[in-house]
Amino acid sequence: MIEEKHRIPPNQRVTSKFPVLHVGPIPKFDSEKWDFRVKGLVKTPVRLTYEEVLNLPKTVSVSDFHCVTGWSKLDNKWEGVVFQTVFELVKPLKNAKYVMVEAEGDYTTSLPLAELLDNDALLAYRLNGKLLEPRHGGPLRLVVPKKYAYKSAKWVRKLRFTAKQELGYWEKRGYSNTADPWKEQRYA
Ligand SMILES: Nc1nc2c(c(=O)[nH]1)N[C@H]1C(S)=C(S)[C@@H](COP(=O)(O)O)O[C@H]1N2
Ligand SMILES: [Mo]
Repeated sequence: MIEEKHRIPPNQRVTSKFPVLHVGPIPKFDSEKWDFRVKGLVKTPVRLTYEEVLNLPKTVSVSDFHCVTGWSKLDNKWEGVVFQTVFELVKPLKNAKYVMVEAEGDYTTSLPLAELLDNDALLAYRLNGKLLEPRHGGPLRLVVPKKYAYKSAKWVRKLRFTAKQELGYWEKRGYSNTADPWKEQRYA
């Protein structure tokens, strides 16, 4: 176990609570109608039902969560699908370099493909031994531990592979597109 002070990025405070932070309402989830789509610059676009997502190979990953507003929540045990699995499923074309993550409502965020292939990036549906609660992004959220948490989109419905990076919801509103908490990249 790494000593706690080396786990906290500059100017972050550890919280024992898990704050709930998002814009807009918590979406209603109907497992019959819900789907998860992966499209864009890929050889085989897919549309998966909730059950099909749960049947993909599952990974458990414990990581820390750093919100740009200054709180950090340590040791979250996420369970879900590593991004690599989705990557292999859709077979991205050579010119695919970024992924636009589209959530319910109009929340979006984007990441370089190379960073999502880091094996700690997860599409999570369980947290700390329980199904992921709607307020924390259930049924499915992205978890990108190496970035400020606005890159960890809740209620993900679609991944779109692109050649150029498009800006997401907060990135369009002045937040850093690279969002590295260790380098304190908070604002653009
Ligand atoms: N769909 C969606 N995802 C989102 C957000 C949001 O507003 N909408 N906010 C982000 C921000 S800024 C943070 S800090 C985390 C908060 O996650 P939590 O509510 O599970 O703590 O969700 C991120 N993902
Ligand atoms: Mo945040």
